[in-house]
Amino acid sequence: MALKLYDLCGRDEQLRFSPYCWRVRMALAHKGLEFTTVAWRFLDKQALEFADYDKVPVLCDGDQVVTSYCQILCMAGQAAVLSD
Ligand SMILES: N[C@@H](CCC(=O)N[C@@H](CS)C(=O)NCC(=O)O)C(=O)O
Repeated sequence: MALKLYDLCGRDEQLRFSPYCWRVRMALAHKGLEFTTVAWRFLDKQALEFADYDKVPVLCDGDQVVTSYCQILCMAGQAAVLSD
């Protein structure tokens, strides 16, 4: 199942400016893991209620939800090793 990343955006959805999200995007790309992004704005806390967290990045892998960029980077590393 494709990974889904909640990613901070500005008024313009194409403007993604969170350094934490960028780290995750670069790590996923580096590991060759496919993902889609969901543009998220600061005030859209409701959209993250499922994650019980109020910040991004949030990564969804099916039912699994990973918050905090460090944990996501660890997960990306493990996933890449498992798929090798
Ligand atoms: N410790 C968090 C930091 C994440 C974070 O601070 N994200 C900012 C965007 S760069 C955020 O979502 N802020 C929302 C807010 O403070 O309301 C992590 O490791 O991922």
